Amino acid sequence: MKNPVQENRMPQDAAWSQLWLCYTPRQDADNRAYVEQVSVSGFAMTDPVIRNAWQELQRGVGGMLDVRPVLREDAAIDRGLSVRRGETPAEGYALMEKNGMLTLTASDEKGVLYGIFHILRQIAQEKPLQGMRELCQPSNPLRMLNHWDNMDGSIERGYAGASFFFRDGEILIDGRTQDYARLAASVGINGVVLNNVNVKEQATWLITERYFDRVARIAEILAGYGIRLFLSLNYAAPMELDGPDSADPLCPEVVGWWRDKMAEVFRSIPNLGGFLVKADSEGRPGPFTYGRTQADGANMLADLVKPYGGVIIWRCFVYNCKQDWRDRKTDRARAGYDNFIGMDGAYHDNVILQIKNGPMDFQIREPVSPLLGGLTRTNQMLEVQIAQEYTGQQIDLCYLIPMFKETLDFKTYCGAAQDTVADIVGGRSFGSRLCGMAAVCNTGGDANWTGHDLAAANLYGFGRLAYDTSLAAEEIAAEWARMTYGCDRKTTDTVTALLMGSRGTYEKYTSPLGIGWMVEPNTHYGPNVDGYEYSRWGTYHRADHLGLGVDRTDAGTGYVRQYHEPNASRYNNVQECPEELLLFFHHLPYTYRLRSGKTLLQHIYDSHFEGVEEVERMIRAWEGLEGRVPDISYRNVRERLERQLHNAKEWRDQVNSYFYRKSGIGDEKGREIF
Ligand code: GCW
Repeated sequence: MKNPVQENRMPQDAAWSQLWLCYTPRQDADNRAYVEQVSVSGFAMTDPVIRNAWQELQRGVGGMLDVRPVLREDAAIDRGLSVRRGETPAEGYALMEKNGMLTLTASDEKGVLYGIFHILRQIAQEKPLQGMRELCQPSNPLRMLNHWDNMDGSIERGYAGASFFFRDGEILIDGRTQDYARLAASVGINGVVLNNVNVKEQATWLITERYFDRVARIAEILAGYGIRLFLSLNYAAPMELDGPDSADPLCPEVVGWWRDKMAEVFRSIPNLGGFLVKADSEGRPGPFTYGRTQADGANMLADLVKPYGGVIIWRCFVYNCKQDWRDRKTDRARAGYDNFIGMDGAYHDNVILQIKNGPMDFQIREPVSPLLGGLTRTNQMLEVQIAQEYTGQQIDLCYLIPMFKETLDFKTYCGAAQDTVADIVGGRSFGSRLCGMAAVCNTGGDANWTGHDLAAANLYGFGRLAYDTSLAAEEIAAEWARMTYGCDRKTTDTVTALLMGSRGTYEKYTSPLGIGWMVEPNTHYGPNVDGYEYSRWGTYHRADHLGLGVDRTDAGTGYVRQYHEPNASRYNNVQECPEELLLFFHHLPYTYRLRSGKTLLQHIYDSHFEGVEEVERMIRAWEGLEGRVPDISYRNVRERLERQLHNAKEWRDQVNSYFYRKSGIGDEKGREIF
């Protein structure tokens, strides 16, 4: 059924690649008068950030309201938009409307850019500019995207086509580079790591003459949108380039080589923010190779980039990936904490430790990493993954912002007040300025950037949340829906509901109660219950004919003690442990009764059946939007949902059959199990 009124206001194919910046016509909501005349004072129009902000405003209001704004530099106007310099927190802005004047005040250029994007958001949502009184400031000093793009054009864990940064060993720069910067800046991203943390082959050469010009050009484009460029570094670069045959951080020749290298790099790429380093992890070289500490490695580099204002972001994803599955004492969940807590306070002040949200690896449900709240004297950054590696690979819908909210809201009890993860990474708990959030990015060369149209909500949502951690996941979802699809009520409500339910649904048909991992090895899509059970990766569910789960209590691996009280006791005690994490912390019999009164096994059966039913309902809900959303998007999502349904059934049937065969206990409701 077509809705002709809506149709001409919907983004068409060409505009679709602009995602939430599609700027299709909107209802006026009395907003036109505020953007017809614009005065700017205290900022130079020649500044690249200001120039880009102005161009974005023109583009946005041109598309949405058919207005061509007139710029009056340093002139007084009595109606319209007045942009002026004033006191606001860094990268923050104030928007105040009075008597037909909208005043945007900021203390720096980025504040102006973000303020303009705020105005455009308001217009896109058909909300009035009249009466605005907002003071916005970033919750996190650093808000970064990490790309796992390789220089051959592939993307590690990429689900939306080839890289748009690299192809065949070359750096790409085209219109998409700028669109990327616009999209990122529009949600407040201020740092980008261009290349994969697994730095191999040509990528090692990014810090050489071969690539300086192009990297510097990208850095400049990004800088025009208030974004600092970072690179991932190969810790063994001296050995692979022209340096000494060692990467020992305490070896004078190695240090000397890096000193010269950093001088050369920062001279050639003036805007460079610093480096992200994955060391001693999954086969990557690092300081452990030389009997040195992680701090030795990070500090050596940090000291050398310091003169240039650079920072070293050092990942904590360090664990033994050659475990023997027979060994029940070694617990991969413990590794991050065990490897890093001992040196808390020893990291220099321009080192940031980057910590994945959970102690394992981006599963659909994990407890919060105990390093967050464990470290109290070290700069920290939270790493999340919007690339849906374990969460449906942008085939299955999985809106991750509710999960990130849970992480941010988690009380670590690291202090009496300001003890949540949001407080820690926002710098409030321990007074840090170098901290924030990073997301492993979900973009690629596909026209729609994220493969699944609705997966763009994760990109949008991550940025919005990183800028303002007080926003609700639902608010962000609705905002994204209106920006992307226009303000049709039914569309907004349906899309928001689909997004909000999606994580729970995915969890239901995949792995139960926090156990994770029952996934196809390597590709990480689709079920394979024992796929990782007898391998070296330390990711076991320990199911036998009586029960399943990993005992991480005092009687087991002792992992629970990495948390402050009362979290440690809560997780340790099976009665108090949050049920969604039950099997992460406890090994339990299939007959164990949950609070619902159901047995553990019955819960597994029920949730897997429910998960599939929910996907069927999602399909019907989406079908209700035919003719209301652009056809191109309708078809994209419809096709993905079909594949999701297939995947969900596969998970349901394999997981249920597996546990039926292990336990010999049938489904109380007598449904079909194979
Ligand atoms: O989960 C694992 C991924 C690897 C990734 C690694 C990491 C970049 O499967 O592909 O490597 O995490 O975070 O370093």
